[in-house]
Formats: sequence, structure tokens, C-alpha cells
Amino acid sequence: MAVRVGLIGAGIMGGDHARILASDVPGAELRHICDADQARARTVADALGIAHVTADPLQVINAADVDAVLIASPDATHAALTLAALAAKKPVLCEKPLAPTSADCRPVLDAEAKLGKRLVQTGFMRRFDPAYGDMKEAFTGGTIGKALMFHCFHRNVSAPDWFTPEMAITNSAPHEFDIARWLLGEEPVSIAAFQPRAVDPAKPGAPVLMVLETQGGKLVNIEVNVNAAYGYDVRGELVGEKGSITLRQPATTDVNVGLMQSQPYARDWRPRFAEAYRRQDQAWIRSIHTGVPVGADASDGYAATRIAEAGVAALKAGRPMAVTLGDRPK
Ligand code: ISE
Repeated sequence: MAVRVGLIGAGIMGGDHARILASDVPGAELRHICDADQARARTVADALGIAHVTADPLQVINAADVDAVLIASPDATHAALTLAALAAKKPVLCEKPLAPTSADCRPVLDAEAKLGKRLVQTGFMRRFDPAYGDMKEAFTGGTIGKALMFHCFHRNVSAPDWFTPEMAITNSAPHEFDIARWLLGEEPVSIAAFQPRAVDPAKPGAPVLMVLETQGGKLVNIEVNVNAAYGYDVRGELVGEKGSITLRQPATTDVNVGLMQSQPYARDWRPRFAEAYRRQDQAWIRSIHTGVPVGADASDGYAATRIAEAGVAALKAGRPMAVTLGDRPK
């Protein structure tokens, strides 16, 4: 039996998830698509043969022919729509962040705990990325010995028009907050945040440099520059006592011409992490068939948002802030 999916959001991520579910995920059937922009939703539906188009997300979540919900609407809607999916007792893959504030995440954790069953997967797709997976396998296999530092660069071409100055920390950096927790297996205990005085901090996407310290005394430095201009560029290097492991940019060709060798950068995260999204969505549907949850859960979504809140506070205060992840229900 196929898992019948209701998709909420037909924008940059909703459209990509629709394409992935329709073409790369055996065992999934996309039945409903919802977006406030009906024309946009209709365009995706017509291209992929999706039966139902609506502007009402609750109609999708509660539809009798929807078994599972994928939320790819604006960040501020994520928690409320996830709560509605939990109320309908339907598995939900919610794009990151779970919510822009930890206060909005909390009811999701409590509602799921009350159900006594894990139904929420938070869309930290880098956990499914082959390169990060190889990095974690090498590290846990002892290749580089004890981890000391994790260097992260997260660069976008340019900030979208809906991007606010804080979103470098609350919208982009949660990927690094989550992948660092997943990779190191440790929680951060403090975060410091800086911005170059050469930039206008009020400019959406102004660069932010953060340094986290973990329970075990490891350092994670994260540069987020959403106006990098030259390309979409995500880098990582895990440094240990015996060596380091560096992410390689996925490339299929080198172009050799005019005494130069070059490789293209992706324009945005979709091609850069295409395999991660594919594997994430396939694993989600497989988990619904098997009943064995996978990937980041609601508690991971809460943790990433808590770290982001501390990062925003640290930037404003001009000093390191403690990261407290509180008591999270199992
Ligand atoms: C976006 O929401 C993502 O998830 C991308 O991975 C990230 O690079 C981008 O900055 C975010 O806005």
C-alpha cells in the first residue's frame, strides 16, 4: 500500500519535495498540495498529476485520503501545522526549523509525548547526506582520534526577499547546530556570536561567525554568509587529535579550458544536497511503512531552535551565552 501524502507548501522547498516524492520515492503517492498561492500550487499539481489543490492546510491534514503530511510552508507556520498533524495522529515531516522560537516548539514535544508515539521528523536532511555520513562513520570509527574542533562554512548566493537579519542564525545555522550535535554526539553548552564591523548588521543575510563549546570541551565554529555572491558553498572539517576529515564538494566534472580547471558551484541548497533530500524523503516514507522512525525528531528541532535563540542573544549581548536545552520529553 502506498503512503498517501499531503504536502503543505508549493514554494522552493515544497516544489522540490513534490518532485522528489513523485519521481524518487517508491511507496509514496502525493494526493494533496496546499499553498496560499493557488496558481503556484496548481502549477506543481499539473506538472506532477496531484489530484487535489487547496489553500486550506487543515483540509489537507484531515483529508481521509492522506496518511502522512509533509510541511514545507513558511517557518512561522511549522509548529501549528505539526500540532494539527499530531491531532490527526498522522506522521509528519516538518521542514526546519520546527518553529522559530523554542516556546512554539514546546507544545509539539508535549503533544507528541502525550500520544506516546513518535510521529514527527524534523527536516534536517544533512543527516542523510552521503558526505556527512562518511564523516560521521570515519569519526566514530576512530580514524582521527578524539574530536577537538569542527569548522563549518555555510554560504548562500544571496538572501531571499523574506530573509530577516536574525535568520542567518534562526533559519540557516540550525543546519549546523543539528549536524554538529549529530556528528559529535554531544550537546553545546555555550555560544558566542560575532559580525564583521565592516558590514551593516541590519542588512538581511549579513555574515555571522559563531563559536559553540560542547559538554566535552570541543569547539564548533560556524560562518553563515547568506550573501556570499559566488555560489552556494557548504564546507565542513572535523579536526581530531590524529588528523581531520573534510567534506568534499559533490562534483561530476572538472572543466579544463584556457589554462584553467574549474568546477561549478550550485545556485542554492537543492542541487548541493539533492541526494540528502532524496534519501531523507525515501527514509521518511520507509519509516512509515516499517513503523521505525528515522532522522531528527521534534526534540532535535527544539534543540536547534534553543541554540539559535542563545546565538541571537549572544550577538545582541556581545558576550557568550549559555545554551540550555531543558528537560525534553523522550
Ligand atoms: C534554507 O531554508 C535551507 O534550509 C538551506 O539549506 C540554507 O542554506 C538556507 O540558508 C536556508 O534559508
